[in-house]
Amino acid sequence: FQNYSHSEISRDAATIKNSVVMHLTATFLRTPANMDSGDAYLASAFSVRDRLLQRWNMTNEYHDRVNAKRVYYMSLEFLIGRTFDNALLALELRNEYSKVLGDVGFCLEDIIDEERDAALGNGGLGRLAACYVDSMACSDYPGWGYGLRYKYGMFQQQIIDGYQVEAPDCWLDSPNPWEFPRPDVTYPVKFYGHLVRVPDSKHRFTWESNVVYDAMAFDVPVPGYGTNNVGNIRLWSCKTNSLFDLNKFNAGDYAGATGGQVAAQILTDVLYPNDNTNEGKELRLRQEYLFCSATLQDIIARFKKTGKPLSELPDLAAIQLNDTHPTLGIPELMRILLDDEALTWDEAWSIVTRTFAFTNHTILPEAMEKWPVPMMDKILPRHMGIIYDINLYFLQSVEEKFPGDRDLLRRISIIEESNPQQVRMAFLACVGSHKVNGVAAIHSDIIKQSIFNDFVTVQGEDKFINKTNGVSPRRWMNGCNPDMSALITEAVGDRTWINDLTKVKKLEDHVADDDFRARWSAAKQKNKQRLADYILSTTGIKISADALFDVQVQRIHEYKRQLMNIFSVIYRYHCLKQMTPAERAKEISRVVIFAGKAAAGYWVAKQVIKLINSVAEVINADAEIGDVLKVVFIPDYSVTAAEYLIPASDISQHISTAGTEASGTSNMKFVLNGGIILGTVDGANIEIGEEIGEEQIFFFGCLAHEVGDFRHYLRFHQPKPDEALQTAFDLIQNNTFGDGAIFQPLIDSVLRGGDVYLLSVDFPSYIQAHKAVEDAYRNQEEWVTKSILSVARMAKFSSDRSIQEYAEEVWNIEPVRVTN
Ligand code: 26Q
Repeated sequence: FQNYSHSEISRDAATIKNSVVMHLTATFLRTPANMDSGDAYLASAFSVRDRLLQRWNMTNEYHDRVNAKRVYYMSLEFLIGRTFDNALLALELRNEYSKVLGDVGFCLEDIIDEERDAALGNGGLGRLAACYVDSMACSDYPGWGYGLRYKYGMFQQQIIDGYQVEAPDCWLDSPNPWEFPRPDVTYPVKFYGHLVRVPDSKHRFTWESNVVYDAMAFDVPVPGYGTNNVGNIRLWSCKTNSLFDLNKFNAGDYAGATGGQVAAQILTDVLYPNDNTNEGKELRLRQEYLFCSATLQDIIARFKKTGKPLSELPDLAAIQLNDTHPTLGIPELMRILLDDEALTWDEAWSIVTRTFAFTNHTILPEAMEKWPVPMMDKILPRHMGIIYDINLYFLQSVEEKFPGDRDLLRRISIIEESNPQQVRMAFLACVGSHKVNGVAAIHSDIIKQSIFNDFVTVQGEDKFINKTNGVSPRRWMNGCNPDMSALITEAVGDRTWINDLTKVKKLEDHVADDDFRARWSAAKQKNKQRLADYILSTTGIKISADALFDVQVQRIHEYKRQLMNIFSVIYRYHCLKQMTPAERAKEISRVVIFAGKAAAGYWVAKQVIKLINSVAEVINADAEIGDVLKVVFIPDYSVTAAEYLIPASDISQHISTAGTEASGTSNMKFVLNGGIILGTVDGANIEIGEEIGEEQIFFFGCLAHEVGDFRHYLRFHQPKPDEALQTAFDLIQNNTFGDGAIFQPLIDSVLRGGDVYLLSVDFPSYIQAHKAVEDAYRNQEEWVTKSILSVARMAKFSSDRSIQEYAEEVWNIEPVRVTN
């Protein structure tokens, strides 16, 4: 047995081939003679996973053995994407598999393409969770992700007649090599019912209900690069407590007997496809509670194996709440400690507040999670009672510090006195946590001045900190951009930069090296050609890889202002049409690329998609314009699509109204791949500019502190579009892009809706910034310099740096190197 954990499976071609053939024949009942590329993927994936298993077991056994303090990253979303290629790179087996598959007539890239994304998230917040567990694994931190195993992930987007149409994401229809069902790790989760006070106790209740679901664990491995550590994401799947109702079955009602099973599965059936909006649906609340209850029961069960008293839980476990979505973990831990473990309120509360910390990701009012008290009281009566008590003790402490300030109590109360009353989840998360953080410097400042202003006064400034987001260099450089990565490896001297991004600084030594510069440009050019091929195959649109690639890819949301972008494209089209052919020939050819999903119920966002597609159709068909301007909407944006898009951009747009984008993380990915940002002074754009130097970034637009005044003015005054913006409106209204009437509501959102996102204010400087980009792009030598210097100075934006900061300042955990 000892030997087993020491031995690594041999890496030679014959061993790999044997294991692939073994899975092909024994796991999938196929033969090499009748194997297609789907079979080749599955057989290869299972053979890679065998190798991961060994390290995975070692990791968990070791952490148990040394009683390592663990961090639990609780998130309703993990936007993982594909795992196969990531695992091959982590195990340094990519070339070996490429050769073995090549020998039997397959190209590794095609095999990789057979894998479906695990799209268990909406966008930034979900992808951040995936990058963070990757960094924990790579930096040897004992950390687990906890999430939900949605049967249907983020919907698939089809574009029909220019409109978004949603289709279900049936990602589990084919076998998933990257999950391990754990039927032995199953917990009951209660809903509804009533409470009975335990006699002679103040805070102890029995919660009686016969609505009980089971949450069963599925574990997903997170291969660490350059370490033996394999991380874990534990995802819960819901089923009913008893497989079926025997009474009904015996009475002959077979359908009724399995009916409960069907209803139960719905709890983890589907990811809510909202990004930055709060859908106050009862099903969502039940989803959140199932998740929190199963997770907390699991954490407590693991802790109890150490034999230590519960008062020591904060010494062995840190729990990070990824936004307010898992906040019910706080009253759930209180419930377990009070009702099941019979601790006093003060003992329990001390444990809870030393264990939890909370990350806020937004200040958009429409995204703030609030639950009606009557709904919570019906579904989770025990938790509602605990929340009332948490609030009572909290308000008492506020009253003690600031006697007689009734308005402060009203403002700061966890219960909003609306009709019906609502539970403010951000306040509950804040009160129950020892640290609260924003995700970029400006965002962390804004939340201290806005939603948590009173809390800073009451609880002190030290509780509120900044943890600027980061992204994984494994996936977002080494994985998606092999040619550029090879150049970095050459500059650094070895591959250590992949786990220590501070080493990319070395690139600055090569910025004047002509040969290096030429190869840098060639790598970008190759990525652009790869994207051009991808666009041709997904949309049928032919673009030239010699054009400037101008990319905006993210969820479609008014605050992100894709509408402003397409208005500027319309204006550019108008200008080009005014020119003589000779003048046009001097212009820089440009491909404007959009991708992103709109929440299914977000009508305005869906109209923006339609407008982009209508504009694209007209411009792309205009022979006079040709390659000088092309517009592409790539359907079904995903992690995998991003891996094609991001390495291929010349400029990318991050143009949210100042103060609205908490951080953004794709901005970091684009610059880490040698792209240049055109953006507003918002979110992490600001810190990127500070790191790489203002010559390397194109800023425009009003500043966050100016937004309030502009909005106030525009509530009472008609906006005055400049000539350029007016031209875009005119072209739309002249039916240049089909029936203009269908887009009038979009124009009205500016002209009559108060222009909340300040398009009319920022448009002139936006057009100016585009001109500055073009001037800079004309000087290709300087452009390449900007590109190399940018990458060289981006070390801060590795998620390894973010995770190290969390570990030291929030979680109080240390790396644990797994050894035999
Ligand atoms: C809430 C209630 C009910 C249903 C859904 C939701 C919900 C789901 C997802 C609310 C918000 C989200 C996602 C938010 C999100 O992705 N925020 C982004 O987080 C990134 C990582 O910190 C930041 O970089 C982005 O700026 C921020 O918009």
